[in-house]
Amino acid sequence: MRGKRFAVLATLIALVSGASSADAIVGGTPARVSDTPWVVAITTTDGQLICGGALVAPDKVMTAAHCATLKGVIGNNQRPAAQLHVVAGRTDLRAHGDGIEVQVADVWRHPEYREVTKGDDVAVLTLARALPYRTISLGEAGDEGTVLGWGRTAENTPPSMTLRKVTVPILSDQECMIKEPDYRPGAMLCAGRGNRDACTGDSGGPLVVRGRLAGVVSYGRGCARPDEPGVYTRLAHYRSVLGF
Ligand code: 4AZ
Repeated sequence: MRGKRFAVLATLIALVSGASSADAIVGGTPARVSDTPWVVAITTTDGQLICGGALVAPDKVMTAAHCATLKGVIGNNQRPAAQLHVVAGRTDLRAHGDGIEVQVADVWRHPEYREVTKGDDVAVLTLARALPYRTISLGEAGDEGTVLGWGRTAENTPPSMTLRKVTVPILSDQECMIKEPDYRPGAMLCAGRGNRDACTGDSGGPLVVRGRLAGVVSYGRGCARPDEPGVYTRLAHYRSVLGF
């Protein structure tokens, strides 16, 4: 009885404080860029992690539109390409000698993008030069996928700094609509359960299904909260506009 009471209390405290009851990408394991060479980090010019991304061509990175958006700016809020770097081939972002860091030459942001919950959260960065890493092609969603990134391992931790990955179940559009009021069936997908999710800093990063890029991390309420799946941009919906 006492144990049960404590469990209820602990859950309440976790909910009120906004903390995830799960441990730590959340609930994942370490990953190496040598296994997934197309995973990249998007950073400021002084090396701060902004987002993740995926090489879809030697000089093109698929990511989220909000990663290329300046916060709190009215009017043209597109982040200038000159403020963005892409880091490839570096599992540990602190290992500055590893991999290649390249400037971004151009940003294409979906023209309809306004805010994450409205969707169209997709962008393509053109790099200043082609990278010698394997690329990933676009694909469809399935029953489960793997999300990779350098983001937080729980809601209130700093970013991981080393690449991590987690397998997440992909829910049906019907389930996502029930759980996420802003969900746009067909143009978004939602995934994750219990202690497995993407988190802050994983945005823009890849959701991989059967070896293909099916989604990019877009938003969510907190990370790995019970009944709060992460929301992703469903790339198959944007095939024609993306041209990949
Ligand atoms: C974020 O803030 C963020 N749990 C990304 C993904 C999720 C939550 C937050 C999904 O970038």
